[in-house]
Amino acid sequence: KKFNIAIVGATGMVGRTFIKILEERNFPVKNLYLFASSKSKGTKLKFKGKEYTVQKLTENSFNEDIDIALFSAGSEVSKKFAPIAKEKGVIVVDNSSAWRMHKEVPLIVPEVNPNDISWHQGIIANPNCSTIQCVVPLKPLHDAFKIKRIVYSTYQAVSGSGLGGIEDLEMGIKGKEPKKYPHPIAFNCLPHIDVFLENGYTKEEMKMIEETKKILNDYNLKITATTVRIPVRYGHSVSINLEFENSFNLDKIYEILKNAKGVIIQDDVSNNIYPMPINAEGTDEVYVGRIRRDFSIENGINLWVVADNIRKGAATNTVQIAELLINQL
Ligand code: 2RA
Repeated sequence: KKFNIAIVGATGMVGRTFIKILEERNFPVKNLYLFASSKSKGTKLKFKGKEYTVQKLTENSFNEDIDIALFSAGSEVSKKFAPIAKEKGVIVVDNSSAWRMHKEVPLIVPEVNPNDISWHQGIIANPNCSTIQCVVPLKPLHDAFKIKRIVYSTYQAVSGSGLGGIEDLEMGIKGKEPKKYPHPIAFNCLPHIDVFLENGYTKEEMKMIEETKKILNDYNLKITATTVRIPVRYGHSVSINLEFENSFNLDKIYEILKNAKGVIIQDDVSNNIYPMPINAEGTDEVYVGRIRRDFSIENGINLWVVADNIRKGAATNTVQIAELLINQL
């Protein structure tokens, strides 16, 4: 069976990667409909050697017999158009943060909580990129030793901000002032991703905290986060400190991570082997290394986790959710 797929935000970095991943994974696409803002109308994009013209997104865009719509056009667009698509019987997989915490919207990482897709009401949310790459290794460890507390410290690539982030880095290297970021990102790092909230945290930090609880379905987890932008193009890195309820031994940790879906261990420090963004770029796995006991607490460990934020962090995870869906249709 083949399916009619729409992409909303088709000309953005994630939108274009949706097309690439659909092709790479040979997703059974019958017809492809590309939508974006009026300024991108008329853009021609290729899928499987055929050229498709981007149309302006309107309230009538979902009149075609579209089965699934992949959204990555920002929260405002998703807030307005996801319900319109849903009303037309389209199943929406939304990469924006608009619907992630809504009680009727499952927040899915296929390696972690695939069964949650069973209760979708027409909209399914793709988690934040930095959250996705963390819950993939955390889920099997949580099942084995019951996580009590998580401390996230992230080192996030500028592509997380889209083309504007990459341009600020490239221009910054030439000494030009940034347009997107409040300060230069070249040869610098910014402890500021998304906006600051009343509680002194940024929205990005609160997303990691709240999304982790929803995906692992454990609202007793104690979590804190500091998210930082660094001058890297592709690939988010996260230092994760974990405290478990139960005792563990490192051999068991290694065995669990070695067998964890979507995880590759890169951990041989005597040969300078550890996850790095330059090695994760262009792949869909989550790389885990620097695995070591945290001697400052009773049942603690430290991990270093790296993944391609545009692929596994956004486009690939979204397409994997669509694959879960068609296996049910
Ligand atoms: C970022 N995670 O890196 C956010 C959104 N992609 O900017």
